[in-house]
Amino acid sequence: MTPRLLLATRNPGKVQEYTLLLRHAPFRLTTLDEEGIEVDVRETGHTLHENAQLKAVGYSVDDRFVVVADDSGLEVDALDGEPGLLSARYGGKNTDAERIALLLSRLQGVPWEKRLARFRCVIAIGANSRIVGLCEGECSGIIGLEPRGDKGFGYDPVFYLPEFDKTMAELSAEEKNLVSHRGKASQKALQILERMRQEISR
Ligand code: ITT
Repeated sequence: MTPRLLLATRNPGKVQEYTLLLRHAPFRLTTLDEEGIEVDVRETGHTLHENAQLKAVGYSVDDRFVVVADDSGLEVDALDGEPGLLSARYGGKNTDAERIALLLSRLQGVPWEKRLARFRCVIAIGANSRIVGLCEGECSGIIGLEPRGDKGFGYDPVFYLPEFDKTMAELSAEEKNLVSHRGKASQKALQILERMRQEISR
């Protein structure tokens, strides 16, 4: 039987984006929720690569699935790369709004030209408990002085993109996917999935 493509994430923002980004993938897309998968793979790695691989290997124990696992984060130059690997739980805060408030408070007084930041995304593709592919994407921007926009998720309202004169939360889903770290990594992931599909059909 042809495996399904399992999105190994509990983040609804990521699920929404991948549903669009991987809509032409050569496997039928499914989610942890849809499959009733409750086990959580712990992210004990020291890098985005390690954590993405842990998730991809962990969930692909089940050979009904090819797994797409995403580990991503925001790196702010003026904060020596923070929140980085800890983006999802920055300062122990529970909501996106609280994490944004913390980020802005840490950047208080930092001038515009020193507020450079980037989103990074690593996608690990797993099958039969092994890593089949690793794909990276990056997107550079500036941390704004206040939140703007209500689309996207996470730090999008404070991630300003000079080329659009908008924050990521002011872009449509399609526009964000064209420029985002996740969009770029997904283009590479699609090529790997296409090759996997061809090998299976041989
Ligand atoms: P899963 O591990 O279940 O996928 P998570 O949210 O915990 O969900 P990560 O450990 O990869 O995922 O943390 C990524 C965090 O980085 C995410 O929670 C956001 O705070 C931030 N982030 C990543 N991509 C983002 C994006 O496109 N826009 C805004 N914030 C983003």
